[in-house]
Amino acid sequence: MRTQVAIIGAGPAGLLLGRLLDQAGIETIILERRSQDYVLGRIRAGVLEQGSVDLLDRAGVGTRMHAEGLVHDGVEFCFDGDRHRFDFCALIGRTVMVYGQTEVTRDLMQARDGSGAKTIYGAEDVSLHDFDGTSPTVRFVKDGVAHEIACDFIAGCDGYHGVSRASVSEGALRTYERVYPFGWLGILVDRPPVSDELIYAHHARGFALCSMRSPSRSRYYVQVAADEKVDAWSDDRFWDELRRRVDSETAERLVTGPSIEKSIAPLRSFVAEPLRFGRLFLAGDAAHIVPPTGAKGLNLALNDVGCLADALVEFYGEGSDTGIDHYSDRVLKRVWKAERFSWWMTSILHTFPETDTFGRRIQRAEFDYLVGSEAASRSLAENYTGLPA
Ligand code: RFL
Ligand code: PHB
Repeated sequence: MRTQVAIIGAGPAGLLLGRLLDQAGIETIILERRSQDYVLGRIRAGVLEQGSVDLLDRAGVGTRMHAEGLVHDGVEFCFDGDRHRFDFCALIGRTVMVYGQTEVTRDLMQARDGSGAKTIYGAEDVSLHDFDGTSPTVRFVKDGVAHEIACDFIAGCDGYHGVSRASVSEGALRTYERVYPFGWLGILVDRPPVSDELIYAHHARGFALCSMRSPSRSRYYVQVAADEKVDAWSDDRFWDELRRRVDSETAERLVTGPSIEKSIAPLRSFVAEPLRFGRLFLAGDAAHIVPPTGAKGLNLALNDVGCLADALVEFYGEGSDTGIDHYSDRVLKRVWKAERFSWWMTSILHTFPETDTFGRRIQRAEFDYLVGSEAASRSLAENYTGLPA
């Protein structure tokens, strides 16, 4: 087999890259370890920045997002029961779009299926070779048969546990990491959301988030210890805990029901540098992880591949290396700002085992400053809705 760009991973990063390259007449093959149904069954992010919405529009996959997505003008923060709304529209004239990662993935898969571009699901033992030279190859096994793809470039869009980053020699990679001592227990429920906008809540018992997927489907999270087991959480226990962490008005309004999905996500900050190794590029979760508190993971992944697509289009169209030479530096600048914001949101909204009474008062002071200062509110709004590329 031969293609121009071999893409590892059919998550949002790999699928959007495939779509943008396809639009430019650049041939791709996507190799995905899992089945299509498995990929669509993962419940992950829910908030899109304006830049992500624009990128999905550019890729020609925005129709359903605009029809079904919910435009949010602001978010609410709740600190020990005191609730405050940050009006993004009034503060900086920007909004975000609530549209689940599952739906983004579905739209991208549909567009790819329609274009005839090749995606190989259930690709096992994927391995990357010779990306230091000009003729890289990717090997894999499908249904017990070994295959090889010759290509010009490899895009590693295979998430945090993928093979791409692991294929880089250790000395060539610098990594930065912080693992948080807690996770988020999330549930999905077919009941109307408790509020029109998201509520991020800090409470002495831990963080909670009220989010949504549609006017009839809600997504809620509570902070739990890192070693907590999902089985220990009946739906009733979850609802009781959530009610205790939000303000009393929200607790009373909450419409509960049986969960249709329940899982625990660990929280981690991670960056690998650089993001280019000869003819191999890393993008999305393969390159960096943020804790979900700032809703940045999916947005960073989409922005990465937007930049990578531009660089590859420049390479094929104009014969110029400039874009691919600058890819890593350009993307990492934005990544680190999102890392900072996600770390900061995590720090003020969660309870940490080591936080003493002084630390809690500092968290409260952060909240009071955010609420009382227009400059601080604007900074939150600017970061949450997405910094410019
Ligand atoms: P993905 O979505 O992980 O997709 C990578 C794809 O690569 C495949 N793969 C391989 N394919 C071939 N060969 C291999 N050896 C492979 N190894 C892996 C995988 O099966 C997968 O299909 O990465 P991508 O495209 O970079 O997209 C990034 C986003 O998915 C991610 O940033 C966000 O979902 C992060 N994230 C969340 N972000 C939020 O903003 N809000 C959230 O609530 C939120 N929840 C989450 C999350 C990430 C999670 N992960 C990764 C464990 C919850 C979880 C559980
Ligand atoms: C979600 O709806 O899953 C969601 C929303 C905002 C976040 C994280 C997750 O910050």
